Amino acid sequence: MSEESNPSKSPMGPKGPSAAEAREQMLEAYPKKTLRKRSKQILVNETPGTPAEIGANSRTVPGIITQRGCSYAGCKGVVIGPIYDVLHITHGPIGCGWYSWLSRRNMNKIRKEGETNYLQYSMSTDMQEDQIVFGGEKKLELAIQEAYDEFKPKAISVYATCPVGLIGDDIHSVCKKMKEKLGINIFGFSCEGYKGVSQSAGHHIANNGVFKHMIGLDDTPVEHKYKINVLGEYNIGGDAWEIDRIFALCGIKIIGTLSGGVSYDDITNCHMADLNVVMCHRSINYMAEMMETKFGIPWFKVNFIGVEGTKKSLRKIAEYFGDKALVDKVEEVIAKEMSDVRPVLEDVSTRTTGKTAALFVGGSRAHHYQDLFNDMGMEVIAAGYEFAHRDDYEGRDVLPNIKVDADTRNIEDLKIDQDPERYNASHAERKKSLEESGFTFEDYEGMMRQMAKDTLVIDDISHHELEKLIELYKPDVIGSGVKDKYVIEKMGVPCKQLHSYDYGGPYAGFKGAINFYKEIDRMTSSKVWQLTRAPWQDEGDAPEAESVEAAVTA
Ligand code: CFM
Repeated sequence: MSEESNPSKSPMGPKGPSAAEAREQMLEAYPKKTLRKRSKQILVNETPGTPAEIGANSRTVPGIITQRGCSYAGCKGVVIGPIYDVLHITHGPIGCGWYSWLSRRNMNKIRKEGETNYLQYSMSTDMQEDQIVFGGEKKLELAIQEAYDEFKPKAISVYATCPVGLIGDDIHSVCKKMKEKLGINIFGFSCEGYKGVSQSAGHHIANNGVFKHMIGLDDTPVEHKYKINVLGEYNIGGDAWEIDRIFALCGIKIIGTLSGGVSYDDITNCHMADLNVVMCHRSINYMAEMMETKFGIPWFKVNFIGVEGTKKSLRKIAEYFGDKALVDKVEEVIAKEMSDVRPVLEDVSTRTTGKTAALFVGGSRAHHYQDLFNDMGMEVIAAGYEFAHRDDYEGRDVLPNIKVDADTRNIEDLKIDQDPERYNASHAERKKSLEESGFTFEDYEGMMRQMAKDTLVIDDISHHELEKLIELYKPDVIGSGVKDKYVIEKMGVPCKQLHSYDYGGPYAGFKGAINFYKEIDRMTSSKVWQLTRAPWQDEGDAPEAESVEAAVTA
């Protein structure tokens, strides 16, 4: 995000071949058709200011080991699942419910008396052959009834898995019938795993459902001078709590964080906010746009990963409200927090400066985490998303030029109108006058603009390409996910899981940055990586006993 990035020199040089050469080596193993497809997804970032077009959000080549998940994962697992007092029922065979049960570290705790946390349960209709053959609607109806009798929740949401779509169960009719019968909010998501090309489709389906069934249900006014929502923050490892802490110090009220550590009531009331700030653009840009169209709430992109991003985001929010007292308060908070961050960063940087990293994560973190590595003086030599779209790579200005393919067309685009009573025209006026003075809304510059010239950008990376990258450059650390963590570590490179944070976190905000600096310093300074030997490596190459001892005691 900072202007100091994009140094003209290539960071690849001293540690390996040029990026173009590495790209060639990654591609040369592929047969013709795969080669053509992967060529569009592996780019050398030659012109960061005007990023080249990348072949993102397209189908994975069969046979390539991808890190991607499915539509159900994006809908239930990512966007809606974290709402802790909605009772979530997976309609399908037991595996989908089981494997989406607490495997993402979206933390939560009960915040008000009388609230319940259902996330400790995994609820599923556990479809059997009988339902696959004769239909599962009856079993779903019974499951909703049973869940209601047992827990009396405020709301129940139902998620369709692949077989549900294949046999044609109408989950929406069942939900409607049970909603009328039980008098609570019950709604379903047609997020069958096969929809779209990745979990990204599930995000869109989830946004549509939350908007239709939850947003705007509670018009109770919220009395506060500065009211915002944080969209696209899921409280992995407690990130949202660190963001909450900082906003509380600044005197800004968060009505709803969508959807990390959030309750049903927060979401039904969050249209009372004056502003939406968006952390993860990929998973929730739809919601930001729909809320603006219907209620007039402006939005802009923020980033609380890395201290520079955090400072910039806080200042932009203060500027939006335009109140001198808030601007001063934000500066005071930044100064105070930075006095804790600075000594850690100064110490850590003596060891991390000049080290290299590569990041392959999801749809936003491969970008956001570059800020933290930059803070530490480290160079990101290669990065890519699993399932992001062109705008996440190249910036939102390419939106009008993105071709809508058949896979995307299958996902409903809601048509939203302005709410005749609740549209807040004064927000829109404020937005207009701020824009006249150069303030930007609905902006996202994408990942490639921030990356240095001649670094590698790789969409939906395969294991072959990742192994090649390690062979050629041996980065000091790779940020990635559990599917490739142990492959990377067996090759002698430490891997930080940037989805679940392994067991660490938070990494957001100021305290999170301190955690991250220490963690990466520990990982990249450890001598243990020099000692890793895979069994297939030539015994003659094994390190001498003395050098092992020297490494351990160094
Ligand atoms: Fe957004 Fe996320 Fe991400 Fe994402 Fe995800 Fe995630 Fe992610 Mo894993 S919502 S796109 S679908 S920031 S679960 S909290 S870490 S892949 S980069």
